[in-house]
Amino acid sequence: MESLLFVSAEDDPEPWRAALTGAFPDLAFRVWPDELEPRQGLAFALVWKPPAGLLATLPDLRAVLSLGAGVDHILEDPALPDVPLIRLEDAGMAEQMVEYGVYAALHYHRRMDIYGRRQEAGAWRKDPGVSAADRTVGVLGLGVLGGAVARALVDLGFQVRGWSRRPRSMAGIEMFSGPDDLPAFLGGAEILINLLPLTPSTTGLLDAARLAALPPGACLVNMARGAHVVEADLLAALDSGHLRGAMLDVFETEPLPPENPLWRHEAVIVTPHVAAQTIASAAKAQVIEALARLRRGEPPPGLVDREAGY
Ligand code: NDP
Ligand code: OXD
Repeated sequence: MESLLFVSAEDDPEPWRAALTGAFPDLAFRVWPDELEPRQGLAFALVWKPPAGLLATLPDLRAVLSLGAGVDHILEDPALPDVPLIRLEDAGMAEQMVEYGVYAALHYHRRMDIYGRRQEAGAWRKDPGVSAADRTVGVLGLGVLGGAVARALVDLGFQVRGWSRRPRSMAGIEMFSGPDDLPAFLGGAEILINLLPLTPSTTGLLDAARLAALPPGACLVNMARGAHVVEADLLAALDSGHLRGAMLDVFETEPLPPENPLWRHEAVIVTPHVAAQTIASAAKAQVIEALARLRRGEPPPGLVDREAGY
């Protein structure tokens, strides 16, 4: 009997077992590492951060499905077999990203960081109000998740600009694309929200020079991947006062090591990679559809362009 291998140290397999055995009674659901053997017949792998080399040991593997929207955790395996790679598209995550992105933008727009520190000091002091129409938020990555966040910010009345790889147009959003547009895009982003995929072209993108290109007093919200940001450069930009604050959900090393200064920096808010979580009840329909199509030999939704890396 054909089987699917569930590989994740972070996700509960049981809701997935219930959903997938219900949808496919003829597809055995097996959980790594206990049910790995025998490897023959393992046609599909549903994975989050699979150990490097594991997938190459499955002789009958036909496709790999990501338990997340990002696939960097799969593509970083140098032995990854040349089979279709499928990712989640929204699958319940866009709504969560919109909540996090809107919360972060409002936090900095309404100066909650500054008023919080004034409260600690018992200081009753007002700053001039700024209309959302006079505040520019920049969104790096205008795909399924970045696009949803950008549209929600437009609805709140912000000036929104976005940066993508290829030229795009989206109503109400000032569009920038490609490396040549990046300096101009960054130069106006008072609040910068990152929702790029991690690829060779985006790794280390937010380094000292790119952070310096942001307007003085800008704030960074990173909901994508820690390796987009050079953490040492971010700390230097915060310490110099060029950046006012950073709300960070993702880090170069996760879990964030206890000794990392980001934990204790007064201008940093840390969350433990929860901006948008994969919730099986919301994501199962998409995985079922992908598996059904793969088993019929049809192209599945969420097929990753391995050349582009996302
Ligand atoms: P998509 O693939 O739908 O969108 C990616 C966007 O990034 C596209 O607009 C794409 O441009 C743009 N992009 C890619 N490469 C470049 C580049 N070199 N230069 C400029 N723009 C580029 O991804 P999603 O919106 O679904 O997800 C984005 C990321 O969010 C995931 O890859 C993952 O890392 C992260 N994530 C984080 C979570 C968390 O909890 N913290 C949860 C879920 C996802 P174009 O439009 O031209 O293709
Ligand atoms: C994802 C994530 O990529 O949770 O889905 O980071």
